[in-house]
Amino acid sequence: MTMCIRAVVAAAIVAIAAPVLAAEPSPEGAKAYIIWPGDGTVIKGGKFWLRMGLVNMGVAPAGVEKPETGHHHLIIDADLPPLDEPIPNDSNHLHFGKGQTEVRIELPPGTHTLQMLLGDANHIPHNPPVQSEKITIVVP
Ligand SMILES: [Cu+2]
Repeated sequence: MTMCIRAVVAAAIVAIAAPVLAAEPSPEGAKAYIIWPGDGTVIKGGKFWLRMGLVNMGVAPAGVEKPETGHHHLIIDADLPPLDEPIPNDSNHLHFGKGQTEVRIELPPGTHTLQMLLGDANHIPHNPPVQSEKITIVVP
């Protein structure tokens, strides 16, 4: 009997500790893609405009809760972050919370990976996540 009560208490604690923010659903066919640059592009000087595309969903600024919308994030030289919590905000994870679909990027010489990931009003990836292919660019 004591074991049984302990199990119930443990379950209650887990429920309280669960994230309050849940991922917004993404509609079928939703897709993010990098319009430019293309995979393998060599970019002299490392400065370029990144153009971001989105299919079957709309772009809305961060903080705006509207179904089937989100804002873009660019992941530079990193793998996808955990998909059940807010996307980190650092030099490897850029947020475009004003709803931008093209941004000026500057990268140092080297080989870099770029990948887009859509986030909802609270910067959490949708379920299922809406992301682009990961591409590689080269800055000579
Ligand atoms: Cu964000």
